[in-house]
Amino acid sequence: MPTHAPDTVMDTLRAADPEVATIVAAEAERQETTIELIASENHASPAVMAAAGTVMTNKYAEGYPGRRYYGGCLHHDAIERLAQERAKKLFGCSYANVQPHSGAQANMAAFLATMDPGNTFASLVLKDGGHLSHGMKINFSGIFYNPVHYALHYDKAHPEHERIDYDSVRAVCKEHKPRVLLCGYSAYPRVIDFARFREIADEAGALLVADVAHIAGLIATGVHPSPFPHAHVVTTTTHKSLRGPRGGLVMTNDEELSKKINKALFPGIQGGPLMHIVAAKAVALGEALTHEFKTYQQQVVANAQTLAGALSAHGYRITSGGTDNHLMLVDLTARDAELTGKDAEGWLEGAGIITNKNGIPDDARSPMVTSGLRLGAPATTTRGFGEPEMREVAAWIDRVLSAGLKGADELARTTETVRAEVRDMCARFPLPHAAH
Ligand code: DSN
Repeated sequence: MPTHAPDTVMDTLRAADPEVATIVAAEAERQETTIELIASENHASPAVMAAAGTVMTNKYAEGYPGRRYYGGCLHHDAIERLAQERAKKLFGCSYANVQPHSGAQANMAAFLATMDPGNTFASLVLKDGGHLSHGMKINFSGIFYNPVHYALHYDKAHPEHERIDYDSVRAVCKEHKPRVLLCGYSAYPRVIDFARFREIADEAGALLVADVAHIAGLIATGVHPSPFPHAHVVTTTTHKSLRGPRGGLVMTNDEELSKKINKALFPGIQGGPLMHIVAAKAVALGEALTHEFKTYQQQVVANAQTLAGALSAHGYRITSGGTDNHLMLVDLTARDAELTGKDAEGWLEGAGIITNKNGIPDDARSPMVTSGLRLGAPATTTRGFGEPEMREVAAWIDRVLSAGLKGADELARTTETVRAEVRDMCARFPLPHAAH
């Protein structure tokens, strides 16, 4: 991967609109000099970003390849077909819609294709690791549909403590007979047993929808089991572990469902697709088909496990006892009962370590405060961090949080030192798009 993209994009922007260029350059500098641990973020390659900045943005291409509502779509047909083919090859499925602007819109299309308004679906609630589009009351999924929720095991003595309770999935499906059983999560560190979910869906007469947004890169490379052939519909984002541009995909092996999904996306939800982003998706999917991408995903998991192990050694509790994938939930109260996710996120940001506060299972605190942090390894692994660097990151996290607990003076002193060390480390591992 080249370490320096040509500066032409920033040069053009600087010349045309210095005000915007200054803000973009500041963001490039922020990304360059901080350690990104948000599990849903990544650093897209220069090629992905180049494709997103092309003339493909200039065209309306409502419809699908060969069936557009505008003339002049020849090359847009070609790029969309290429993206579809790469998505199908990567995930091993027969139909791929590459037009969703986001993961939430991919989920909306999956819902429209599989349910009527008012239908019941079963999912994991947001506070246990689900997503707002999995049935939150003020989201379309909770407004137009009837969500019922299965649970995690909450029993410290149980070997599956804080993991999916498949008996609860079965019981909820038996009681409510949902039209859709939804699996796939935003804050779940363990392997998802798609075959088991399908068995339960079949028993209940439900369709299985898997939202694999977080683990798509792991799935694409065989580092996490695939939802195919078990799920009827698979949705994902393209910008998390998959390391593409911001956007979504919806995939299926069922021809009838694929027609319904296409209709749901356009004209059901969206108008013109973002064809520059479709082009960037094609590039990212091409990258994901390489051997290097598999090595990258294996390192993501190794790095996440190393970070989790090192934080445990510093006295933090990793929910469910560890991680099988790219992320972990850190229970801060095991280190100190007073420590909150809100404080930890703010203190760490001061030192150049970017995280997000996150509820832990059965969290007594509100989502704006929380008792946990969600940490992930996709972005740090992209910039070349290995296990030794992840152990250093764990040590910095502990130094900053311990200082914060001691008070403002100690926090200020430690923040300054750690910030400098973080900058040094970042300079040793430059981002692939160091163009500013
Ligand atoms: N907001 C995303 C995340 O951080 O997991 C989910 O869409």
